[in-house]
Amino acid sequence: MRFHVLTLFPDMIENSMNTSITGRALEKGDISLNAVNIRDFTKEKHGHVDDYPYGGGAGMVMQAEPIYLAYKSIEEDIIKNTGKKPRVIYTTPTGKVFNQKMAKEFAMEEDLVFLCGHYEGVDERVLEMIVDDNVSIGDYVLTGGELPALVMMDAVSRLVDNVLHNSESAKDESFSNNMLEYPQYTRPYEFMGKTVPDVLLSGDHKKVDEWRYEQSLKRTRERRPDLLE
Ligand code: 6GU
Repeated sequence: MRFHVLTLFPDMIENSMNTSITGRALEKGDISLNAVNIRDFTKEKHGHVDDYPYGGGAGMVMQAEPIYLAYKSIEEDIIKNTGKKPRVIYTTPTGKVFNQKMAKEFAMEEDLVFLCGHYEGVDERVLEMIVDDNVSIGDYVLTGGELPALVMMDAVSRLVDNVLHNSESAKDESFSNNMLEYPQYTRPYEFMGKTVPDVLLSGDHKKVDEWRYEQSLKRTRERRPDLLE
């Protein structure tokens, strides 16, 4: 998986991706990251990438040209590699809400381009020209699209072959079967008077599986009944 991010804050993207499991995957070469600074593509002498909205109103709008040129600066190499235009995801609270199914779909691409919005938005014309998917990460408003892009790259990375070790496996986890994951315990057996459920020490794998299934169901009913419908 090759990630490309068009952003005004490339350091934020790089610093976060270089951490923890995505950092290890970048070092091993199972994923790659190219954070492109949109500001490098402005032709204005003061480095502006935004301007006032036509029609008035609060805030500033990111201009089309620097974004278009930033995108064009990576598109040619990608097409040379794969023979096709890459999938371009625009992070916006007006998009479709990201979920595990979309993560799986994105993980099948060779290249993913994230366009991170800022200010009050992006000139619609460049979005019409380059964007394939408008995606939000939930019903709340953030200051910019960098955290959403990082959230999506994290969720996609762990579905890429070899990124997770066996012990980190993505098999039983929440959402894999439309249910939340069961509770987990580790040593010690007793912590401040609270003990581990005895079935987990029984050595009876069938009983353990049944207990975990019941716990998943109970937890999903209580916390996310919408998943069971
Ligand atoms: Cl993708 N962008 C912004 N600015 N806010 C959000 C979001 C995206 N998803 C949820 N809130």
